[in-house]
Amino acid sequence: MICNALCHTDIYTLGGSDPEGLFPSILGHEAGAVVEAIGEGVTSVQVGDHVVPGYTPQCKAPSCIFCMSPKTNLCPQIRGSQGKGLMPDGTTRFTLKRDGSQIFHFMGCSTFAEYTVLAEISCAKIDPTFALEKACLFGCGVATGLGAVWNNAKVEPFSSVAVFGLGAVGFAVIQAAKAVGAHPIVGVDLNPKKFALAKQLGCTACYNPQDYPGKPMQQVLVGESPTGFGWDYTFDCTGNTDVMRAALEAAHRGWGQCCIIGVAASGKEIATRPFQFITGRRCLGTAFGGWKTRDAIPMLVQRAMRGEIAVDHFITHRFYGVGATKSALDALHSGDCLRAVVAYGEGAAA
Ligand code: NAD
Ligand code: AHE
Ligand code: ZN
Repeated sequence: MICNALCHTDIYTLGGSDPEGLFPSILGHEAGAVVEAIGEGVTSVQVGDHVVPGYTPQCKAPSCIFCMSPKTNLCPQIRGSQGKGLMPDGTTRFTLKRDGSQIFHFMGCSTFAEYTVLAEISCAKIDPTFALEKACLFGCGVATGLGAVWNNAKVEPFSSVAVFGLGAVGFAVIQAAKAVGAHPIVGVDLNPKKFALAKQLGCTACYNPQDYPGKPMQQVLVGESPTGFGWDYTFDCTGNTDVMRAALEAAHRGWGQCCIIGVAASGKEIATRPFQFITGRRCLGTAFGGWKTRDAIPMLVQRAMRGEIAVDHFITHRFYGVGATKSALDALHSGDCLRAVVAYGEGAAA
């Protein structure tokens, strides 16, 4: 591993909110790496290749109905063992030096480490001239926000968009919506420090729920929408189920689509009146922006290299060494951070 960016999902799992969370484990799933060694039978990556690990693999087997379908990226090939914190052969490759006890893998990645072991089908090989500190961003949050707009919701030009949660994922949604010509685009966050960058990236207005005590945000947003009937597309990028409800209910009467990106804590459920669906609102969700990992990440890297996708502004904090992971976690909690990138080795910046 050369670089690791922290995603909110790492914090969420560390905090015990993930029903699948297993401990002890090595967290981390947004990384840029160089292949150090390959196992028997591995053909699609070689020693020295630059790769971004994909927490959703892409096995590409003709027998995989998910990889063969253009409708999804959810290859289930190793999902079972991954959910148990194990490699596909049922083993863990991490042990505690002190007593030899086993440490679980996380999301098939475990990238808060100088070395990890990945399944071949989880490795997206990228252009080695692209800085790994930027490439790692395409391992989760940024790619997810872009794909939610382009692949899942398929936002059209001139449509109105409301984004709840202005972290790296929310900002990537705004960037992608702006790129397809959506207008207006509005942002919602409890932290007003996010509003200046949101406006630079394409938001026409930002709203802080704390400015509307006692008034549900869906009501505020429907009132502020261009037609007075809601927003063509809404996105939850918070993981809060009350916000998910607000996002669904702020979607346009008759055709509005709400895309759920945020990951909710164990035991949380979404509530709404079925009337919201009867009156034409639809709800969908995304895992990794619908991208088929090994095909898409190299393509996103190429687009970033051509200047078509700006990513530099996502890196707000930089640290060095695995020991700095705790400082990076603190940074992500601070409210000023989009992505804290921890570099472990030479070659982070190309
Ligand atoms: P982040 O912590 O950087 O950003 C979240 C933002 O939401 C913050 O700015 C925060 O102030 C805001 N927020 C929190 N509660 C809010 C509320 N009640 N109302 C309005 N704003 C609120 O997180 P991130 O890394 O951008 O990730 C966002 C979410 O997306 C997380 O839940 C993460 O787990 C999830 N995620 C999902 C996928 C996927 O594939 N579905 C991929 C990556 C991240
Ligand atoms: N394990 C949790 C859910 C966690 C979850 O939904 N993860 C997202 C990715 S978050 C990336 O930062 C996802 O894509 N899930 C699809 C999958 O296969 O895990 C739970 O609720 O059990
Ligand atoms: Zn993530």
